Amino acid sequence: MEIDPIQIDAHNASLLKQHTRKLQQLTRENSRTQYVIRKLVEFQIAIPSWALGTGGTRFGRFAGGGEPRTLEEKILDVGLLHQLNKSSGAISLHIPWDIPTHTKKIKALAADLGLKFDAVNSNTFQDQPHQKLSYKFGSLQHVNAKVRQQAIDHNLEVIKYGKALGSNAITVWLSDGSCFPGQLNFRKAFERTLESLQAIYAALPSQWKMFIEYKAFEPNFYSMTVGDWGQSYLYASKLGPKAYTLVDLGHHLPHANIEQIVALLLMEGKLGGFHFNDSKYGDDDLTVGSINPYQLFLIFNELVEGMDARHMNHATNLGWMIDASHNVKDPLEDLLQSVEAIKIAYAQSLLVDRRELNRAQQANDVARAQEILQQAFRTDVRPLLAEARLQAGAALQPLQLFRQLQVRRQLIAERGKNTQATGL
Ligand code: PSV
Ligand code: MN
Repeated sequence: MEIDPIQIDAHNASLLKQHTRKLQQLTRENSRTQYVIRKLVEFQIAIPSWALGTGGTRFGRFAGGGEPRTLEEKILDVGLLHQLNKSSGAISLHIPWDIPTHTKKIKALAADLGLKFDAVNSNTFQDQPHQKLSYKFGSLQHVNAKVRQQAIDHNLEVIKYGKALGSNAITVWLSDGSCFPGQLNFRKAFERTLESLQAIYAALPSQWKMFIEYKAFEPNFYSMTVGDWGQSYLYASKLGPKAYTLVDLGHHLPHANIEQIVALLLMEGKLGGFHFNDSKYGDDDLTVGSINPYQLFLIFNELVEGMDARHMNHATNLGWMIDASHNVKDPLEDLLQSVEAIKIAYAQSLLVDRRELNRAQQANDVARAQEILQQAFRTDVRPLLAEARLQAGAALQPLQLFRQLQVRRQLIAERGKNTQATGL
């Protein structure tokens, strides 16, 4: 389904007076609002094709109804999100969960909805039904060269699909590692993985990037062969200038200082992109900003500072993507909330008075530095997000409109109650 633009206009008209009042108030108090609104209009966050259905855990899955049954329906769902917020203008495919067999048709459908294809993701963490060799003991790290070659070939195929769709990056996340001490020779596993990554890197089209995603644990519980940002950085450095580290917020050990990691990767020109989510314990894949919005703000604070120092384009120089799983919420509602949380943190970080912060840092004025950060963090920037949406032709209150229009009910009527999307 698509939303009739007249319905968006009617929704906006009904909320305009209240919105204008809040925006004027904020504009009176802050001189940067026009700049922030402009930046917000440009800033897009890719939606992963695997997050449009219900996830579940190893203990069970509770279907939500109306889930997309095909890649086309997933693209239509992202189109719906984008109509509502004009901030989700890209989709990231996970292959083979979503194989774009008819690339021309898929590309045309996405273009019709104003969507681009973000990074493509390979999957060598599961065995597929007709796969010859198993990834039980790893893929790119495997002791058997034939398994490694199979995993390399899969990545090359993913690049081929991505190229046909107009993507310009591949994200490689490996579940490779070991569950028990003694299982793996760490050095040899690293060397084999590097060699395999080199074969994939060699096949990257010009202008493409390779994102190497790290993860502290799960599914391997003793060691992960790309277990932290240091290891990812090592691979990326050895591979060459097209290889970058990808930071997934849920992939750290508890209490990791992610904002510091981000700052240093940016300094080295090796930060490639993000997978946004939130967590309390591990890789919980919860809605962005639902547990720790201050940390998200601090991460964006480093991102903006670091990108500006390198004269980078906030919207296009890094890959911005959500990576989440929805167990109890409607996936579309959850994604609307995640996008909102990301843009709130981004807008707040644009409000940080950098000159003043720098002065406070130089003077070792710790209290003042904290005040400056928290002044920005405690600013309610939601009217700026709403204004950016209004200017872009989206809804002032996307979630409210989603509910008013009973989008999920319509999707269930179209697709049925017991559909299951491919993915997590
Ligand atoms: C692994 O936990 C991960 O973060 C990787 O990005 C995967 O591609 C994704 O989740 C889906 O399983
Ligand atoms: Mn991820």
